[in-house]
Amino acid sequence: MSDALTAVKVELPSPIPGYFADPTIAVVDGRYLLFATTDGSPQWSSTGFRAFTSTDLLSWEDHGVAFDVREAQWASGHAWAPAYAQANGKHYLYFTADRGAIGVAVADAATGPYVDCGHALVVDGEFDGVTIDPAIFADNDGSSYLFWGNGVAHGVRLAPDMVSFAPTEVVSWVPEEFREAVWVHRRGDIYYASWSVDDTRSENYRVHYATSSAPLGPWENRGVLLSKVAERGIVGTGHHSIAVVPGTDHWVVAYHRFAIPGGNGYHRELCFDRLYHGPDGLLEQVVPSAEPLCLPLGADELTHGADG
Ligand code: FUB
Repeated sequence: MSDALTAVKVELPSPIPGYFADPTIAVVDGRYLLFATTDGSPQWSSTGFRAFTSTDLLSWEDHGVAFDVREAQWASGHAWAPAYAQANGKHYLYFTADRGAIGVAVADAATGPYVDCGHALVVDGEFDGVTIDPAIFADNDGSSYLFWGNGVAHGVRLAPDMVSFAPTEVVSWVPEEFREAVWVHRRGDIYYASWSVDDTRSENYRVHYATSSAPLGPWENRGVLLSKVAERGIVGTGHHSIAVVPGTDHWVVAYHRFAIPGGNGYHRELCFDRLYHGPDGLLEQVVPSAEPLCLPLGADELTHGADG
């Protein structure tokens, strides 16, 4: 870390203590549910994903390891970038393993334990780029889409079983300055794709976004959504996910940054901020909070509040 950053005063600790990255956030059964890469080891060599829940984004319960990729017969380690979906009365945890493969594990409870479905969904070489960073988008018509990729982004509608898709239906594209971690959400008739730019070990790691009228594009680039605030010591901001509080227009973005103090691309921590859609449908650039974000589920001011 640079001298300038070590001199910065810490103003906002992560609400989830410890080193974690690549958060995926959802609202399930009246709770925020979160999975992340476990950080703090060289070359991101951790193997397990912990499940966390919260009712307000401020205090979190750690449910322990929900899935260890070594339990999958085809995978041996490097558990990165989980993604969550709920369908068919089950819970699905998509994950990266072995630095270049995507799998999925299934559970009866959101916090696990998850059991691998028995095979990789995608392996390196099947599609261009590096096979990492899955994300799931559930559309209003009940269809679920899998997105992934590093270098090249890919998206495809999942089969109803949630563990397969038609390879011929995969749509591939290269978003503006794309590195990895594409995420898709929808508000009204507008679809938003957002993704990480640069290297997660760079202080300039950041998020750009685009809009479309369809879940698989084509996409119109809209520029930066989230980037560092170096003067406050907040750098390396990226690999995000986005959720809406059900029944409201209140949106939250979860992302990671270099841990404060002393973090780097292998020592990252989780943050939460509000995401605002402007009247023109474009996203306001995310400004990292100066106060811990508290967004209680079910609170009266959420269902009747004017902003969002
Ligand atoms: O956490 C390991 C890798 O770092 C992820 O797969 C990338 O998106 C980057 O955040």
